[in-house]
Amino acid sequence: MQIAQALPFPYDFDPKSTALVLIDMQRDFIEPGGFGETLGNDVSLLEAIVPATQRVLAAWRGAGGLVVHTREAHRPDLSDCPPAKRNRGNPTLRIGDEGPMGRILVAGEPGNQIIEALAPVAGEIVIDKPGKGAFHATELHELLRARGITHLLFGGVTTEVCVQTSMREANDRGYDGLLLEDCTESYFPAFKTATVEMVRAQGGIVGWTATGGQLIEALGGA
Ligand code: C5J
Repeated sequence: MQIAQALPFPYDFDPKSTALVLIDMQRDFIEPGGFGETLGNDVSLLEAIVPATQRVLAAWRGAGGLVVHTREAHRPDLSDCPPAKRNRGNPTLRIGDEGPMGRILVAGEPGNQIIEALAPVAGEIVIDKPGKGAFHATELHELLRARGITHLLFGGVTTEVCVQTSMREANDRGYDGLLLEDCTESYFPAFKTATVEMVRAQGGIVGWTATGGQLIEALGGA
């Protein structure tokens, strides 16, 4: 299959060796009262990508493709949260503090769950990651290799932080990655624009970009 309109040039992929990776579509970042808001961000910006991401997820599931969901999540004892991460900046609540949706960025807390609209179903991979990148201190690479995955389609939040970091990590591990432009968002629109452009610059130095609609069209309009 091919996404002919992908940039900087057409993206060839086989759904059998491709995974859709949705980064951190968790309440902590998308709903009021979570980590995103404690950092002073307007979280309503991120909600806007949910319908497009739902359409892609439905089409990808329909095509029988592997889905990976990630959550930025720390152990309850915070042993996997370096002080440099916890102490950075001046948030109203720090990682591990009790917030309106439970402890901030702690595994198992209500705020750490993937939003209802994109909730994982049986058979899908869910990765709890302590870092910004999905490959750092996780089994993701091994799980993907065991399934013969060579191509990754990325969506999720936030574009220039966890999505871009994960895409760069994937690129260095030899995956062909594509960023779904309308299925990713930032609290800073200019950062999203810059990320989309830098991913596909220099002949696709990090990977490709395309829209969810273009992927769905390539899948046969599922
Ligand atoms: C951030 C993320 N922005 N998922 N995490 O801290 O991008």
